[in-house]
Amino acid sequence: MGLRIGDTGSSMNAALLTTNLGDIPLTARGKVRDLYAVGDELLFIATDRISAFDHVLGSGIPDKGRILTQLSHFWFDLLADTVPNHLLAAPSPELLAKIAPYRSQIDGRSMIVRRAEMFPVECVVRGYISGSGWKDYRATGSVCGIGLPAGLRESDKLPEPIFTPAAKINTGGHDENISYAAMVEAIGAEYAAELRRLTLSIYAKASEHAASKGLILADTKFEFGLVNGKIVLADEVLTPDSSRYWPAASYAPGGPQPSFDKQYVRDYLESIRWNKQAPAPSLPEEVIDKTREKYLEAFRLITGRLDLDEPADIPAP
Ligand code: PZK
Repeated sequence: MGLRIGDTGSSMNAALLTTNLGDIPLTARGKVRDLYAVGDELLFIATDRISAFDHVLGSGIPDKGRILTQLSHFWFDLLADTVPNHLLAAPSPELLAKIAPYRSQIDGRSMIVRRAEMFPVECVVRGYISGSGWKDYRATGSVCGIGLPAGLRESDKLPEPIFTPAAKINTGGHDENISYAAMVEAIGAEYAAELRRLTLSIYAKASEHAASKGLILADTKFEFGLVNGKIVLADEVLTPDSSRYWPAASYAPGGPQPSFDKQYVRDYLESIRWNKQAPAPSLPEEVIDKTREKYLEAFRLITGRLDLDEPADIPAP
């Protein structure tokens, strides 16, 4: 029996905003995820933090981290025949012993992954023209040096999906779209070609699954790394935080599409005329609840499951 989700009131867990794993070294803290290192194993923890307009907000969304983690697990499974990934089948006894005191911050919301040598590029694929792709197209008629037909409207479907790599910018800034030639310069022609091939074939498989559930996967981004010299799909995959999902039923090109998951949040932040400078506001309960329902809806549509896994998804030591 899965853990019931969608319950409200006293059965709802509080949001986990930050993790603290004592002496376990924190390798990276992202806007939403915390990454810890235990030897050659890494522990990825998806918190319930939510960002909007490039800021982490004062409120979290209860269960968001568990929902996104379990979505990633679902996609890694579905894609297992297409691409190897960084998930470790079984954590070491050493790791299990070290994390034992912190299981309440970890269970259900974490991935134990192999340390990889990460490629310094975001592998973005777009089937529709939106976001920075739309901005670049309007300014130049192309995206990452890929010429596109004239007369596209915002959110239009592209003639075919395009691979539009981006360079990671560490200092909190947005990633910068780069040409394929620049990607070749950065990582070499063979790796660039293989990452492009993998990205497009993952997108083909994922967008077909999404379409069968009434969802358009407009675009998404992947990160890859090397483990023992082999390319693996890393990071989180195909979550609403790394992808644009649109309900097919309300798709209307010619303008921006509402965000599947964050529209209530954005509307609220616009309504209070937040200046988009720190400190970011907290959210009213109604916005939190409605947003949580959107993440659940995405989870249920994509996985076909009603409930999250039981929290104890890592074997006890
Ligand atoms: C790695 N990030 C992004 C930043 C996070 C995650 N398998 C891996 N091996 C080594 N490094 C990484 C990965 C992966 N995936 C991922 N940074 C490094 C990141 C902040 C918080 F949870």
